[in-house]
Amino acid sequence: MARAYVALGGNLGDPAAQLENAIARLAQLAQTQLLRRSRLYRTAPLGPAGQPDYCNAVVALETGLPPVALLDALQLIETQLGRVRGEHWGARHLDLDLLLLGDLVCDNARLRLPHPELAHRRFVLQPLAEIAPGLELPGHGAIEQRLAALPPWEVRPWT
Ligand code: A4P
Ligand code: MG
Repeated sequence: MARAYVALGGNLGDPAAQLENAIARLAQLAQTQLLRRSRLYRTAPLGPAGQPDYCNAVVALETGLPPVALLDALQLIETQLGRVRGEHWGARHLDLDLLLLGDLVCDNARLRLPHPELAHRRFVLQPLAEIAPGLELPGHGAIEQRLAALPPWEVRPWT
């Protein structure tokens, strides 16, 4: 079993409902337990201008799934909830990114861990800090320290 952190984001359709639906599906994955979930946050979009605000959240899982099986499961949930792959960093219904899986480090065509943008995005780190205070980010120290060093970014409660 390994601890996995998964980031959820979306800004099309009904993002809050899609994220709640995705969290329910993550909780039902084989060999997997949902340990914690963050609140939903409303965040300013990173990427092409003119897109709606994003809804973001992070969950902690305990899973026995091998890395690629977990990635497959995340991508299946994205597809089931209406994700159509389009513009890079463009608007989307649901994006599920695997942030960390235990202390696994990998860099191949399908899977990069730790997620390469993890330490650079306040819209990921703030919900992650809510459910994993004190978490050590590989190469960046404690999550709170890292958050304090990042430039401001609009992240507030969803409602
Ligand atoms: N992949 C490799 N490593 C991973 C990993 N650790 N977790 C591969 C998940 N997938 C991983 O992903 C492309 C490929 O990455 C997959 O085939 C998988 O094998 P994608 O989701 O299809 O493509 P993408 O959307 O172009 O890239 P990505 O990386 O998901 O987009 P980003 O960088 O996450 O940007 N603004 C706010 N406020 N909040 C957001 O959540 N999200 C994005 C999406 C842009 N702006 C945002 C937000
Ligand atoms: Mg993605």
